[in-house]
Amino acid sequence: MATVYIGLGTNLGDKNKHITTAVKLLAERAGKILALSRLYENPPWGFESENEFINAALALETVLSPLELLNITQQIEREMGRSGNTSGSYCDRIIDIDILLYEDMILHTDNITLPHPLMHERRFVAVPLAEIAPALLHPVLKKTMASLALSL
Ligand code: PH2
Ligand code: MG
Ligand code: MG
Repeated sequence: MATVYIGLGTNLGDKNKHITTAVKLLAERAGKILALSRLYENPPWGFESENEFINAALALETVLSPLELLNITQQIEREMGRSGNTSGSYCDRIIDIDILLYEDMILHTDNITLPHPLMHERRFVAVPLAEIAPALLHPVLKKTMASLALSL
């Protein structure tokens, strides 16, 4: 069993419902939800949009490998109506499901990088994560989520 931390984000449509649906589908297909943060309202980070985000983080216990889990999160994103973004820049989205940490695994492949490469730069990720796992250590930076969230 592995403990995994996942970040959720949405800035289109019924955002509360999108978060609830994503959590439900992850519980059905990926494992047991151990914790879910509050829902946080955030302005878009890194791009211009009039649509505010709702962000949340959750802890999940899973038997899946990182790549198996990635396949499931991407499948859920597609089923929920997320359109493919070919431009490479950030855009509005119905749902984004990001694997932030998988145990203390450090992994660089074409498909996935662990820990998520930008998690420690983003308040919208670090603050919800610090709420559910304040003492959790970032495996590369060796800092707790609480201290990362405070530094942003
Ligand atoms: N996701 C992005 C880019 N910018 N801003 C906020 N507030 N929340 C997000 O989830 C988010 C973002 C790319 O994944
Ligand atoms: Mg993302
Ligand atoms: Mg993503």
